Amino acid sequence: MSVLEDIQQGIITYKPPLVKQACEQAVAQGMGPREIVQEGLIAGMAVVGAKFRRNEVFVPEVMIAARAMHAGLDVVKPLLAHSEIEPVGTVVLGTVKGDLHDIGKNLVAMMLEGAGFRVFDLGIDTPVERFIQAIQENKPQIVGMSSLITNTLPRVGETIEALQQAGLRNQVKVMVGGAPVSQSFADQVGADAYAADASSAVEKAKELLGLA
Ligand code: B1M
Repeated sequence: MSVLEDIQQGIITYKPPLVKQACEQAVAQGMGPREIVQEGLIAGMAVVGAKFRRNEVFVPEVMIAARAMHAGLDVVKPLLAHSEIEPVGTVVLGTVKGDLHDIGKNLVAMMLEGAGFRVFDLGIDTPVERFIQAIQENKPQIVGMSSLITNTLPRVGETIEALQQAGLRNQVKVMVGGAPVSQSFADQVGADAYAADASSAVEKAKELLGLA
């Protein structure tokens, strides 16, 4: 098995130490960070993402797979900083004001990172001003909002409205998700995309940037 297959297998079989070791081996062999990330880490995570979408694996497995991916990224990151690798896009992501749920959002962030996006994760209970500041500072193409409780759903529309008022709405695409969120809700608040789960979020993000 090649070292890239070892990296993929480490992610697919949920073994962070194997991924770390295989990435170190790949670096020692002189392999470039682009190849390690694209052909090893992202390829492995794509397999897990597809299984997750088909309900063949569940949240705990995805969490460990993501941890495995991060174990590999930690090895490669110092090289990435000095390489020519450009992220496929930039996403500012947060759970809306008043909502403390972050497991789903974290999965979305990890899957986006696994697909090559740069993600600025604003965390939970994110006020409108924080979204605006993060957009101004990081110039993302996509802003993602997660909402898990019905009571905080209005914050999604209010945040979009605030982006409009700040003159930022036409600079970003807005993606929304979370258990009570639906396509019709997304349409209602004027979001550009709705994703039902983390793997769809990656697909939607690529579509929004014309990459899919
Ligand atoms: Co709470 N909670 N919770 N909770 N909690 C729910 C959401 C609830 C449905 C449970 C229930 O009553 N049946 C209910 C909401 C009801 C409603 O309003 N419709 C609820 C409630 C009421 C509450 C409290 C009010 C309880 C209380 O204190 N009385 C309180 C609220 C606190 C607050 O936020 N202000 C509360 C607190 C908590 C905990 C802190 C204990 C904990 C959160 C821990 C954490 O997140 N760090 C918690 C949990 C764990 C849940 C449940 C059990 C699980 C949520 C979860 O993580 N699911 C949940 C019940 C349920 O959903 N079955 C519940 C797994 C996760 C992978 O799925 O988050 O849906 P999900 O994310 C998915 C997709 O939705 C999508 O992709 C993800 C991955 O596939 N997605 C996006 C999510 N964000 C996206 C963004 C995107 C795209 C896709 O683009 C940007």
